[in-house]
Amino acid sequence: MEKTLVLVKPDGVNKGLCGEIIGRFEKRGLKIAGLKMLQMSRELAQRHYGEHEGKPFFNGLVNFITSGPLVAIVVQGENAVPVVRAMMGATNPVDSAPGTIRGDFALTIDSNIIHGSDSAASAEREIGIFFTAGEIYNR
Ligand code: RTP
Ligand code: MG
Repeated sequence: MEKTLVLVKPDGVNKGLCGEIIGRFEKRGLKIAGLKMLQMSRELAQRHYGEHEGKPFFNGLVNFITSGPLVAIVVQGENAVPVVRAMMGATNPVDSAPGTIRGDFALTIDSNIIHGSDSAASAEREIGIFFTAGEIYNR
């Protein structure tokens, strides 16, 4: 079954949205295959968001994602990557449809509550940044 990496970003943790977000995925029928709380180092953040290095928002993005603890989740299920992306909503909450996670709980692009891998290849790379093989339970 396909796996994807979800991060409840520091703003989502601060707003108390971990249960709400995990609950939405579980109710949809997706499975939690791995779960942990951690505060990312700058090195880890730069690796995770490596594709955005050099862009004007990169430093702010690293500052934000390292600003406090986040919750990293391996979500598993049929078409987990696109299904999670659809449930997250558009990157900029101005454009996120109501009913999506960002559309219901976020207002600005700089603090948009949640990350989800954008492809199967990204998911594999990103899961490897946060989890060892022994920390993942196939469901
Ligand atoms: P994420 O990686 O966090 O799941 O978000 P995403 O795929 O929807 O968006 P992506 O293009 O990968 O951008 C990563 C994060 O960088 C911030 N961003 N700011 N100011 C801007 O133009 C801009 N563009 C992107 C957002 O916080 C986005 O989630
Ligand atoms: Mg992205």
